[in-house]
Amino acid sequence: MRVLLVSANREQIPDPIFPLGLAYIAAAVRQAGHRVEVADLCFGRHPLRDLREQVAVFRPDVIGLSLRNVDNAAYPLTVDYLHLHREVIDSLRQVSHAPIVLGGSGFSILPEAYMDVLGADWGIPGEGEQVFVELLDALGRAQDPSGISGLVSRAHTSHADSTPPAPVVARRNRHWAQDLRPARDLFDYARYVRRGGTGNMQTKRGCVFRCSYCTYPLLEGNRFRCREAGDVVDELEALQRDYGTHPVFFVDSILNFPYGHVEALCTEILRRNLDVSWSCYATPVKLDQQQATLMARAGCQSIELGSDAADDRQLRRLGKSFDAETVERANRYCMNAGMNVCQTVLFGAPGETESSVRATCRVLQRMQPTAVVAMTGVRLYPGTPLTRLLIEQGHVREQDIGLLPAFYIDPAVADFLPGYLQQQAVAAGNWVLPGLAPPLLPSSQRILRGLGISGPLWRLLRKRWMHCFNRGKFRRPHTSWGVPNHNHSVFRPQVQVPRTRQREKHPHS
Ligand code: B12
Ligand code: SF4
Repeated sequence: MRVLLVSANREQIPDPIFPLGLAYIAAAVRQAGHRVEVADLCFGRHPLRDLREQVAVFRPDVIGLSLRNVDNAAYPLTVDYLHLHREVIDSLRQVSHAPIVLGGSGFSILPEAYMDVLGADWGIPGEGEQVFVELLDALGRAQDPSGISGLVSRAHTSHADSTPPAPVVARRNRHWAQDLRPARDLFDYARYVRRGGTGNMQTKRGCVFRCSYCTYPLLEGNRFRCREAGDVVDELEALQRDYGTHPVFFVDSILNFPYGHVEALCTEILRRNLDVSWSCYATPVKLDQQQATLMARAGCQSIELGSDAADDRQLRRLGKSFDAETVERANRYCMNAGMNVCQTVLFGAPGETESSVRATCRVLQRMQPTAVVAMTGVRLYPGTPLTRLLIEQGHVREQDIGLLPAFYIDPAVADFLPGYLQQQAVAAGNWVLPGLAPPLLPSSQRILRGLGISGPLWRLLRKRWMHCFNRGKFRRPHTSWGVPNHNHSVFRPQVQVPRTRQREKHPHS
């Protein structure tokens, strides 16, 4: 069959991101003997026109559409991508009768809602390598695919369970990477490295933790499925050979857990004497000096610690498995090892008080990380422990958690947070407040990448010269393609919906 795979993501903030998931799908489809073409809408000047032309020439039998992002998950300057996804579907329908199959992390968070509003033919929540190939086989043999487990169809959406079946698919797909390398050759990977500053790779799927707000266990399953270190480093080495030396981001939920995984990876990188710099997400749990030093020696230049808070009670409420002291220690070990450290924190979750906010900020001040990314409010997603609890307690109705982004901010801090966080950000100089003030103008990002600066840009926030890039009036969310989401009519006292118009009038209030 002729299969066209489309990456809808055009977001350039914080960087353009190589569509690794779709490259895995492309590899699986090609391996199954189908003819594959990809259409990547990220960079073109006229992406939809180019897409229509490509479809007219290629005449695909099936179209797979990857939806990575629902929205930018930032409050109050929320940007949502639904209308862009709609435009893509409309363009495809104009020139093709081929069935459209949806997939990707954004889609997987809200599969039924997307099936409904986009009117696609099929959808595959969660990882799609196996199920998509099964679907193609069935369609190729003119069989009815509706019995395939892990597949949703338009007809089935109305009575489907609203929890994504991704963990079920994940359990079946234990050896997900066996003999499969992402088909980067079908995409312009080198352009992502140039414009986005990093390539990307995945060493395992899943997460065993149960942080209250987090979708990752829902998307990838709640068990770790790790690749062998040798296999990962083979891929890393091949990447450096094929595309020149470039930094890589490991996209795992957290790279340094379970204990032993990152150790094996680092030992293998060192054994092969591979000179590569990389970055990752990590948990403070069990992050000790030995681990930090080994990671740094093996090329980990920058680490994003998902601490979320540094107040014991708030950490417990967020479902984190560590305390504030562990956060401080992990931060210190990483800094001592010479890594750049980004602390990501989340303010306004249930139970947050002015005192817990101040406590977290005091610890952040003391730790002096390279950068802090602080979210205001918690984006509520279907099926997370937090959303389920809020529904149970009657604060939120199930039907309110959907494509319209909903955020929770504890009323105790709702008025206090924006001003206080902006004060902290100004005083520290190295904070990023997505949704309140973006770190960089897109034009500045282009200049820095054009100068050959690679890796995560947050690691430069402490440099004095970086501050000249941040001057400017941030009057609207800075995304090259998304639009501010201001058409919400719902307002509940505790679940906040973005009010971009008001924010535009007082961008720094
Ligand atoms: C790593 C990561 C990042 C890194 C990326 C670094 C890099 N160089 O790659 C950074 C920090 C830069 C980042 C940024 C952002 N991210 Co992010 N990120 C992730 C993360 C953890 C992993 C993504 C990944 O690469 N996965 C590995 C690949 C292999 O999996 P995959 O893409 O899901 O693909 C699989 C399936 O989805 C499916 N599939 C994919 N496409 C298709 C197509 C078809 C047809 C089919 C059938 C199946 C299918 O099969 C694939 C293989 O199994 C996810 C969370 C998660 N666990 O998924 C969030 C996630 C994707 N990010 C998210 C968001 C919001 C963002 C930002 C908008 C945040 C912000 N405000 O800055 C930006 C957007 C950046 C951009 N330009 O798009 C959200 C998206 C949901 C939402 N709310 O919209 C997620 C899901 C996290 C969350 N909150 O739940 N991100
Ligand atoms: S926040 Fe991190 S550690 Fe917690 S469940 Fe999500 S991915 Fe796992």
